[in-house]
Amino acid sequence: MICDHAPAPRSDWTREDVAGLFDLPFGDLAFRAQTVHRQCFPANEVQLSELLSIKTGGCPENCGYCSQSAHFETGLAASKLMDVDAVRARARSAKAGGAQRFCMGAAWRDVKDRDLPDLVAMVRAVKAEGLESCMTLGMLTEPQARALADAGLDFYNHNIDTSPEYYGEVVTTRTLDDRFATLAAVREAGMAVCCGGIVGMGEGREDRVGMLWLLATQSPHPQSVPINALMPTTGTPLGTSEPVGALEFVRTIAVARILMPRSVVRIAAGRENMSEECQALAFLVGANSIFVGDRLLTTGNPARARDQRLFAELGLRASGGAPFATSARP
Ligand code: SAM
Ligand code: DTB
Ligand code: SF4
Repeated sequence: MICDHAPAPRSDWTREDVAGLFDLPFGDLAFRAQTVHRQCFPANEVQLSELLSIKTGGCPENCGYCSQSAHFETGLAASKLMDVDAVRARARSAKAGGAQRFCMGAAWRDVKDRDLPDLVAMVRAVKAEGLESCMTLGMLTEPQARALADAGLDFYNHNIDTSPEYYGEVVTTRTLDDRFATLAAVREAGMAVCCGGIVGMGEGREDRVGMLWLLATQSPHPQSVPINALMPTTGTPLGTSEPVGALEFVRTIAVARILMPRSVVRIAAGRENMSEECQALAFLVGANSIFVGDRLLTTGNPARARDQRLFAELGLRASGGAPFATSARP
C-alpha cells in the first residue's frame, strides 16, 4: 500500500463528523474521497474476488434480509457442507479467471468443532492456489479462530450490518455484542477483519451514519469493508424495502473511504441492480474491490462479460496483475 501522504487513520470520529461528511456537496465529498483514495491505493485498480457458498440455507438466525434463514419461506433448498475437493476446483477456476481473493460463506450461526478439519483443509487448498482467503461462517470461539488462522486464513468476514439503533429491526437472534466478541477473537488470532454492512433495508441516513461510525471507531479499522446494497429476496421481512438511491450509495462508499483510508472498500452485494454509472462513481470515490462471477452466495451478480466491458470502458485493471479473464468455471 502506498499511503505515504495520507493522514494517519483515526478511530476517534464522532457521529457528527460522519454526518457532516454525508452532508457535503456531492462534488466536495467525491473530491475528498478520491484524494484520500489516491494517497493510499493505486488509481484505477480494483481487486477481483470470488464468492462461494460452501454451506447453503437452513440457518437458525433470523436476519431479516437473508434468503438463507430457516425462519422465512424463501424457497431456497438447504445443502450440506461442500466437499474439500469441490472447493479446491472452484478456487482454481476463480484464480484462472483473474480473481485475487476467494471468499467462502456458510449459512451457520456458529462453527461446530466437528466441521473444523474440513474448514482447515479448505483454507489450505485455497491458499495453495495462490489466492487471498476469506471465510464467513458465523460466530467463532477463540480456539476456532486460532485454528483457521494457523491454517493460513487471511481474513474473516463478520458484518455489523447496520447502526446500533436499527440493529434490532434487522435481527433478534443475536446482538451487536455477539458480533464484536467474534471480531475480537479474529483479531486476537492474528487474522485481518472484514466487516461492513448493508444499505437499502429501510434504514435512514442516520443509520448509515451510525453504521459507518461503528466501523470507523474500531481500532484498528477493519482492513476490509464490504458495503452491500440489499439483494431483496421474496419471503424475507426486509425483501420489500425501498432501495437507496444511486447517489446515496455512492455517498456511503465515499464516506467509508474518507473514514477508513487504508481499508479495502468493497462494492459487495447489489451490483446486479446497479447502473454502470453508479458503479463508475463508486470506483471514483474509492471502492476498490468487487465480487465477480454470476453468483454471490444465493443471489445474482453481473455476468463476467458485462464486468469486463465496464472495466475496459473505465480503464480499470484487476489488482495483482492478472488479466480479467473468462472463467474456466463450468
Ligand atoms: N452466516 C454468516 C454471517 O451471517 O455472518 C455468514 C454468511 S452471511 C450471508 C454474510 C453477510 O452477507 C451478512 O452478514 C450480510 O451482511 C450479507 N448479506 C446476506 N444476505 C444479503 C442480502 N440479501 N443482500 C445483501 N447482503 C446480504
Ligand atoms: C458480504 O458482506 N457480502 C458477501 C460476503 N460478505 C459474504 C455476501 C453477500 C451475500 C448476498 C446475498 C446472497 O447472495 O445470498
Ligand atoms: Fe444466517 Fe448469515 Fe443469513 Fe444471518 S446472514 S440468516 S447468520 S446465513
